[in-house]
This record gives sequence, C-alpha cells and structure tokens, in this order.
Amino acid sequence: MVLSAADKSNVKAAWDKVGGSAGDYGAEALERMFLSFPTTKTYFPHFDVSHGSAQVKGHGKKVADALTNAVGHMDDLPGALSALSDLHAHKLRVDPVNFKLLSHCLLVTLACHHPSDFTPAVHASLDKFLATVSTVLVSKYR
Ligand code: HNI
Repeated sequence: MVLSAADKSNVKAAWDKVGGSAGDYGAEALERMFLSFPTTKTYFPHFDVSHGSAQVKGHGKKVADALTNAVGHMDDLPGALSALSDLHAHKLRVDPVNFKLLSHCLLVTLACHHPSDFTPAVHASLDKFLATVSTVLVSKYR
C-alpha cells in the first residue's frame, strides 16, 4: 500500500487537529479496544485496564507519541518504526490481527472527537496510514 500525496496531507492535517489531545485519544482507543475486543487484554496481564487507569493513560501517550513520530516520517515509516517493529515482533509477539483492532479503535476515537473533519476521504487516508504503520510493525515476524 502506498500513501499518496493527498493521503499524507490528510493525515498531517488530521493529526495537527488532534494536537495536545493525542495522549488522551491514545488512551481512549486502548480502552475501546480492551472493551470491544477483550482478547486484546491478554497482552496486558500486568495492566489495570479499568476506566481511568493510570497505566492505560501512560500507554496511550506512548502509542500516540509513536504515531506522532510516524506522521512526521511518512516517507520512511520502516526507518522511523524500526525499533518498535523489533519490539512488537520479537519481544511482545503481538498477533498481527490485533493491529486491525487497535487501528479501528483509533479511527472511532478520532471520528468521535472530530466529526466534521472526519470526511470519507480523511477516513480513508487515516485508515491507509494506520494500515501502513501496522504493516511495518508486523514486518519482522518472518
Ligand atoms: Ni504496542 C508497547 C506502539 C499496537 C501491545 N507499543 C508499545 C510501546 C509503543 C507502542 C510506543 C512502548 C515501547 C517502549 O516502551 O519502548 N503499539 C504501538 C503502536 C501500535 C501498537 C504505534 C499500532 C498502531 N501494541 C499494539 C497492539 C498490541 C500492542 C495491537 C496488542 C494488542 N505494545 C503492546 C504491549 C506493549 C507495547 C503489550 C508493552 C506494554 C508495557 O508497558 O508492558
């Protein structure tokens, strides 16, 4: 999958609007994922996953910061995400299906907070971006 120039500008514009809320949105997306897709909780047995958990908030910020970094490096996602890709494949061994679930929850979170910006075209570009990030993060499994 290749991000077009229009995709990149849609993603940048959407992420700019998120601004300082990125960490909160990351945490909301995680909470949605844990509630809607409970099997994802098996990767976080050491986490308190209840509403308002400090661990979920902290992890939401880490995920959001990684996405901010990815938005800044859309021309070299494999390079920008190399260390994170090693971590998810070799150490965490997260099954690739889970990336679709988190991506979905990130999209829902963005749509809820920015309904008028979440046009079909922006939705499609964000979906492509998250799918590309996910592909990179699962690229070192084999
Ligand atoms: Ni993920 C740790 C980013 C998808 C399970 N993850 C991280 C860290 C970042 C991160 C950043 C912290 C790394 C560090 O401490 O050096 N994860 C991302 C991103 C995505 C993603 C950007 C996809 C968009 N991770 C997933 C998915 C799962 C997942 C889909 C499983 C359902 N990640 C984990 C686990 C950890 C983790 C587990 C370790 C958490 C901890 O602190 O113990």
